[in-house]
Amino acid sequence: MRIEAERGDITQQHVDAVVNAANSTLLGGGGVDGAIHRRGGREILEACEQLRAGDYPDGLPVGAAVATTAGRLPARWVIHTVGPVYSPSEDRSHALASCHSAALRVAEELGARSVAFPAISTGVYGYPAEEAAGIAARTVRTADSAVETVRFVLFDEHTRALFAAEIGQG
Ligand code: AR6
Repeated sequence: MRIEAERGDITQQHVDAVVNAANSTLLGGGGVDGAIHRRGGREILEACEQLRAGDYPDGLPVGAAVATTAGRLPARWVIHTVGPVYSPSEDRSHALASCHSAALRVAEELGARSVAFPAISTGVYGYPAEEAAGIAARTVRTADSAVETVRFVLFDEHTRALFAAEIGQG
């Protein structure tokens, strides 16, 4: 698997699947989630509403992942996952790792060969970016997945450099 880290906007990625840092409601929010729904259009929200009416009446659990159409985004699918809210007193790294492994599993089921991830949980959910980068990189690196390319797409240079260091990209 090829693993990359670059600065950019997740909604502009020409990959098979982009991962959304969603919340359990699946009905939208700020940050990455807001941008994906805004740019992707109504079709994504409608697909999420159907998931809520079907398999996920109580919402998507933390660490789980589920796919929908990508609407008007350049990608084919959005894989929604719910990161943990950071806690200084409780180790929630397993939940953050699970977001990455579950998203890769869903990608593989879809037949997606390239997947773009944002820095899940490092915005509204408050995870320290350096810790999150380590967990994300380690989980993706050790995943036994048919996905060929994983691209971490980071909004700012500081976060890009942290992810680049964790994946060993100079
Ligand atoms: N492309 C790439 N990265 C982005 C973009 C973008 N367009 N926009 C923001 N980031 P966040 P979370 C970065 O808050 O912490 C939402 O309201 C941002 O700088 O989007 O998992 C959901 O509905 C940060 O580094 O996700 C949930 O309620 C990173 O993406 C909650 O926020 C993640 O920030 C999820 O919080």
